[in-house]
Amino acid sequence: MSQTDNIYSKPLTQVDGFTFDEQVVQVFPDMIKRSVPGYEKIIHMIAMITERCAVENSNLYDLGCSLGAATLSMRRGLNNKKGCQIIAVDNSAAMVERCQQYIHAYKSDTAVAVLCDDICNIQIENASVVVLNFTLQFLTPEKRLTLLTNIYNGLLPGGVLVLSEKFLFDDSVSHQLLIDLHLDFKRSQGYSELEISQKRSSLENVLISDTLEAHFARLKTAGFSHNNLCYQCFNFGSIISIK
Ligand code: GEK
Repeated sequence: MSQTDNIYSKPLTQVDGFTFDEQVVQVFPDMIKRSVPGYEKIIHMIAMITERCAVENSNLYDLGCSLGAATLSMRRGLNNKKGCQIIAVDNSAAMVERCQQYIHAYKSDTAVAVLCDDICNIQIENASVVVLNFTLQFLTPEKRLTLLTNIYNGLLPGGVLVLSEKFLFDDSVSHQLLIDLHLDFKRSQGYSELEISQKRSSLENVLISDTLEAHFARLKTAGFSHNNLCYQCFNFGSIISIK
């Protein structure tokens, strides 16, 4: 059972850099729902994209799977399509352990492998759907292009990448408004000013966002020539890229 996220509710003498440890695992479903506007819509959208884009006898990847919400959504969308398997990867041992329990709690004919590894070490092959749901932003910027190039190379023609991120905006006025709206969203979810500010400090230098333009340019360099936003809520959203 997921607990309520109150990790940053008490004043801390020192706010350490955010890590996906056991404490975070325990509250993760609550934390991500109350922090990412549109998270549940995106998870639902991943099932719809899978239903349309996954092909028989192919692999599907959930890179930075956390507790496997996107994996479960892909598995629903697959609806037992013949010969498909899902490979879910995360480098947090605590996440992977809990993810395996969640995935195996539901019966399905679709094979799911949950791997504890760095997504940069994974060979992507024979893929019809790859999901990076709020994971790329945690990778050091120098590693991002190599990962996207590996994904492009491992996708089948017509295969898709779903890339969800927190975005920056070149236009400073709309950038500020979208940030303020996100903070209003967090307040509306019951987070206090102290929680919001301590969480923001913990994510500094850990979560590094890019502008939409930077994402599109990098995706193009990686090989993707068909890139579009398929969802946006304030400064969060998903890009769909087609090989
Ligand atoms: C969801 N996709 O619920 N290799 C593997 N995993 C990594 C790496 C890496 N190099 N860097 C970070 N992670 C999920 C939510 S959370 C997003 C994704 C968030 C993992 C990290 O351990 C964490 O579980 C996940 O990426 C990011 O749809 O918490 O904002």
